[in-house]
Amino acid sequence: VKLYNADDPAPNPRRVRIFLKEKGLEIPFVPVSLAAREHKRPEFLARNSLGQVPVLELDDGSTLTESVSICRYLEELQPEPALFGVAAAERARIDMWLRRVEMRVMQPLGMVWVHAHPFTAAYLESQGHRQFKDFGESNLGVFAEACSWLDGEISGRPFIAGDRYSMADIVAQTTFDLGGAVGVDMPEACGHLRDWYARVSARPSAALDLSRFPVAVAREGLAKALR
Ligand SMILES: N[C@@H](CCC(=O)N[C@@H](CS)C(=O)NCC(=O)O)C(=O)O
Repeated sequence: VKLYNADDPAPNPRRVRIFLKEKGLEIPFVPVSLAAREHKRPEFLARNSLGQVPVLELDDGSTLTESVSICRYLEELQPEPALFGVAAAERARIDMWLRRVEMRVMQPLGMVWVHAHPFTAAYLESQGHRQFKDFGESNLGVFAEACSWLDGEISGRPFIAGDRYSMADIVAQTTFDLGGAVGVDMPEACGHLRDWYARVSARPSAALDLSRFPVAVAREGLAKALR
C-alpha cells in the first residue's frame, strides 16, 4: 500500500498520518503538491475522481479515499490500539463524535477557509466560482459557537468521545491545527477545549510541520480580509 499525501496543515492526510503513528504503522508516502495543483492532474484524478488527498492505494492498484474510511480499513488490519472503539456502544459513540466534529466544527471552518480566506480566492476564481465573503465571515461565528458547545460537552472527560483517545480526537485535532495555521482560533474562553488540545498536541503522533506553509501571512491575510 501507499498513501498519496500532502503537507501540513492539510487536515485530511494529516488525520491518516497521525493514525498511522498511533498504530505504529509505516507505509510509503507519495507527496502531492496542492500548491502545484498536482491533485487535479489526470493521473491523480484516475485515483480519486474528486481530486483530493489523501488516497490510499492498495497493492492491487485499487484505491480508497476519504480519510476516515482509510483509517477504518487500517484499523481492521491492525486492531490495536483500538481507535474506533471496541464495545458496541463505544464504537457507536466514537462514530457519533466523528460525525459531529466533521459536520459541526470542520464544516464552518471549511466555509471560512473557502469563502473568506485570501489564499483560496484566486483558485475559486480560476475555476469560475467566487467567494461569498459575508457567508464565509458568518461561519466564523458558527465555528466559535461550535467550539463553545464542544467545550461544554468535553468538560469532565479527557477525550472527545470519552475516556480513551480515539479517531474523533484525531479529526478534531487536525481541524484546530488547520484553524490555527490560517487564522481561525478557538475562542479564549474554551478552557476545556484548550486543555484537551494541549493534551492531544503533546502526543508523539502530533508533530506538526508548518515549515512549508506561510502561517504568519495566512493569519494576517485573513485578519485583513475581515477588517
Ligand atoms: N472528506 C475528504 C476530504 C478530503 C479533502 O478535502 N482534502 C483536501 C486536503 S486536506 C484537498 O484535497 N483539497 C483540495 C480540493 O478539494 O480541491 C477526506 O476526509 O479525505
